Amino acid sequence: MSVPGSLADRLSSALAAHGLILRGGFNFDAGDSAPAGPSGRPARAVMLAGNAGAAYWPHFRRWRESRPADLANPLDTWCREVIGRVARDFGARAVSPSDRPFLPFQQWAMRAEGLRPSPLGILIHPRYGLWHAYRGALLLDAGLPPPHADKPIHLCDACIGKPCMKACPVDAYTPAGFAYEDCLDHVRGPKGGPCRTIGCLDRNACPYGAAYRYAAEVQAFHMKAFAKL
Ligand code: B12
Ligand code: SF4
Ligand code: SF4
Repeated sequence: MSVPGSLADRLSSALAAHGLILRGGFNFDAGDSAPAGPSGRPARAVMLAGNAGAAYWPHFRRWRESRPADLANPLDTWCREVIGRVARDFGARAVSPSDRPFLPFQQWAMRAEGLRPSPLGILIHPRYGLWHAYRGALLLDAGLPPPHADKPIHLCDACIGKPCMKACPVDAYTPAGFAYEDCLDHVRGPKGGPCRTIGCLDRNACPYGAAYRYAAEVQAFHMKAFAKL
């Protein structure tokens, strides 16, 4: 749910300086196993930071140029750095989607923004389509004000043809799930050129959020990281 009030506004401005956005937040319930907040006690609330489209890309690129060419996981490192700094300024504790054991970022996003998964597993947003992601979360010791009640539409419900299920040359996505190994074999193989250069063909087949579609350069970067090319 969208978070009302000035904390959200100030946090949004701090994130915008890096091409990132606030993705909503929520208060943990008594039954949740909340991660530790900045005090070390279970956090009372979480706010998610992420991207819609690839607005972060020029910021990340500039930072990347000043770092060693062989830096491992550069995007993760950049996100930890900038979101970590924002979190410190706001008295919060930052966590990353890559932290082990994995934190339930998609479950948090469903609670924070009311989104639901597309057939590809990626949550679909009414405006951004499949072109968004989560780059970090801020854990807070204090609870958030009551959220605005807004329930976004789920675009996939009314999408009859489901083109996202028809473009993959090896049908890696099916109602049974994502055949990760089949996808990897194809992406790394002789016929995987299109996936390597313009990104996942299934994801690109979704007609929604076209204005937020990542540029080919960005998609190629993510695919390289995913397939360890
Ligand atoms: C492990 C992982 C994967 C594994 C999935 C293995 C598996 N079957 O679980 C693999 C490597 C296959 C994968 C691939 C991708 N992933 Co991934 N992945 C994760 C990661 C790091 C952990 C998932 C997890 O176990 N969480 C712990 C559980 C307890 O949390 P959860 O919220 O309940 O987890 C949900 C997901 O696991 C989801 N799920 C299960 N299988 C799959 C498969 C895919 C493809 C996706 C997207 C989700 C998904 O179902 C769970 C129920 O809600 C998350 C980040 C995170 N911390 O959650 C990103 C995350 C789910 N991935 C994401 C994305 C975008 C992708 C890719 C589509 C693109 C990419 N980054 O390369 C690719 C698909 C490749 C392609 N064809 O292009 C995004 C989704 C964003 C969104 N809008 O919803 C996340 C949230 C990362 C982020 N920074 O935003 N991923
Ligand atoms: S193509 Fe249709 S079903 Fe697939 S993700 Fe887009 S809206 Fe959802
Ligand atoms: S990246 Fe290519 S092989 Fe993998 S699921 Fe997408 S279209 Fe299929």
